[in-house]
Amino acid sequence: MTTSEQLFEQAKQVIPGGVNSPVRAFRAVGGTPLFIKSAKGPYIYDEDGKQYIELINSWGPMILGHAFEPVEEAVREAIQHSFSFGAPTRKEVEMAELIIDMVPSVEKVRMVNSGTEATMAAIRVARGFTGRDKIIKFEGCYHGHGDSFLIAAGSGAVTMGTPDSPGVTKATALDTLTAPYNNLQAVEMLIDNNANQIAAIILEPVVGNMGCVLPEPGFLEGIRTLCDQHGIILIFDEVMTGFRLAKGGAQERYGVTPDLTTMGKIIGGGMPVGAYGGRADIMNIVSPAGPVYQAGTLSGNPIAMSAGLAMLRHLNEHPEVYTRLDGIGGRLADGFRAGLVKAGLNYTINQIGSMFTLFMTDRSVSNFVDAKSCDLPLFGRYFHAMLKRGVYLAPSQFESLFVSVALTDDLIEQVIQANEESLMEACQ
Ligand code: HOZ
Repeated sequence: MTTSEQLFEQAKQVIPGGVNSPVRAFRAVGGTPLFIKSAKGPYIYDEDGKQYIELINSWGPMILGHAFEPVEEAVREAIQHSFSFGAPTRKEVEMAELIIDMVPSVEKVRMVNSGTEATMAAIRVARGFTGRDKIIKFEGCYHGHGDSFLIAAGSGAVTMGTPDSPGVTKATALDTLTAPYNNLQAVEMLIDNNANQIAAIILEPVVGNMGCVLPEPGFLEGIRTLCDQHGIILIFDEVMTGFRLAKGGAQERYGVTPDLTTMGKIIGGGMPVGAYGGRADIMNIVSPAGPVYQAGTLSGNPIAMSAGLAMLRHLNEHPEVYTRLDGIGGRLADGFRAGLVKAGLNYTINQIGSMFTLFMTDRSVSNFVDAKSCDLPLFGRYFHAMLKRGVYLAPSQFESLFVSVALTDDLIEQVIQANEESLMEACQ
């Protein structure tokens, strides 16, 4: 028995399913999750001392590689001054100013502790601002585990076969309308059938939670126009794409400006941080400036702010990181495509910058139905073949991979080689 297997047995006695976030349990791919002991740069190490090349990077935050020195130093400095005050700090102001500088659509911003908190609050603010109740989300998009979003949800929810979670009240579910991603007509119909009732449209401008799915040309622009025409708040959930696809996120890359943006992952440099922000007239209704209540003892926590600031400052001051990330993503995608050709498979790879997914389907994947056409048992075999070759992928077909800048040219070649061999092995 490996140490991970032992720990998993122990964990199952005391933690539901043995994990603190469902998709980590490896249910979608079979086998035992690796229990991780440490990580540095492009590598992660399990409790049995095995080394893996990282292609998840904590589901996004570790864009500069693990234990990036400036972030580590910032945390070391900060812990000397105590861990939490529950009172305003200089760093929160610096953080807000930096976010506003990097993401121009954000005029005011509120810090929270996770992406889930950010999306829950953003929806409340949109409802408070418009005086309307309903929201539109897209099938397969995942916005954390707030009640309003667990309808046709992606990520762990679809991986576990529960995209509509029990425990969400009928009333909440009725206020969440869903449309297929990349389908403007469906959105128009929902708006027409619910005239003056839609508070917000929320979407991942590039989806990471049904695997990586890109917006088709005109889709984001079309949603923006519909929101303008109907007085609907447009929320971009940039928890995955923010500070990753560009320093200003997907909105910078695609040139489409939302009213509100939700952020997480990279913004905390690996610490639990989320944020929501946007137009000042909307954000000014957040308590205590306005009546929409939202609060948090640990919000703007000084250690988390220090880590996040060090991470964002580095990204802001080193735009070449994004050129390098685009290069790495492009090389991996090309190499994986070549591997597919060698294996005689006509499967789909979606990639933008440092996000990508190999979908085990010969359909092009532009929405949830396409993503669900994948051969999931084949993905499971492929996942384990990659793991055996020392490459750590997301343990589900319905997740994007996240590349870090720590991946060297040699490691990229190693991963491409592992992909080729793993595809062959999985297909046997
Ligand atoms: N929902 C996260 C990815 N989309 C998974 C987070 C985790 O398990 O750590």
